[in-house]
Amino acid sequence: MNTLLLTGFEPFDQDPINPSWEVARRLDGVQLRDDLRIVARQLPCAFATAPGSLAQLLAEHRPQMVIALGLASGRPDLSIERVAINLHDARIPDNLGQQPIDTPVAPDGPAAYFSTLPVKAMVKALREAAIPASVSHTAGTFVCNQVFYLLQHSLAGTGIRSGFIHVPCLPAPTTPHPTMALATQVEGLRIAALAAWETAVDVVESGGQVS
Ligand code: PCA
Repeated sequence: MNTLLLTGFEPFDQDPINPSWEVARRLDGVQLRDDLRIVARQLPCAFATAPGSLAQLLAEHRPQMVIALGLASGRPDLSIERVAINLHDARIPDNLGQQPIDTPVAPDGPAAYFSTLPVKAMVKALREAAIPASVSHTAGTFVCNQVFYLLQHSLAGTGIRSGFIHVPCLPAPTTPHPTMALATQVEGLRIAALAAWETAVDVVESGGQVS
């Protein structure tokens, strides 16, 4: 049996819930295929503690694939992230009150890592299921990017594929942001994870932006 580690974040910025964890926890223990089972765990939204939690999860579960999730309020779709950068530039304090600005994630690391998931194939599979999705070229400069960068850094050269997906806000009466229903997000993650597992070589399909 292979393990797909799926992480979501605890709430942050005064929100009572974080959709990324709501999605992840509903998939904990789900058998995606005969040979693939999901283990979902929560990460803290704090620069000081997220790296240790991530390292512990990787050591404990020894996954064959990892997909980390985070909330990107303001985005309308499932954003399949392509690039993690070696930079912290926090717009708000994290859950421990830290707000690093213009510092590296890993002082000796490369400027960036690419996702090792087949990002285009994942978007294609989602769109074929009528779930809004796109490739994103920035995971921001907050804790999500930190986790994405350290995930890629830890697994570089191991053959274990990993990446990051930002999810939109959940429907709520007063939210000013675009939303996507929880059931759609959960189904989307199931589809994206299966596409990632079953696609060895990504499809070549235009999807970038001119500006
Ligand atoms: N989103 C934040 C951090 C935790 C989360 O869910 C981000 O995009 O960095």
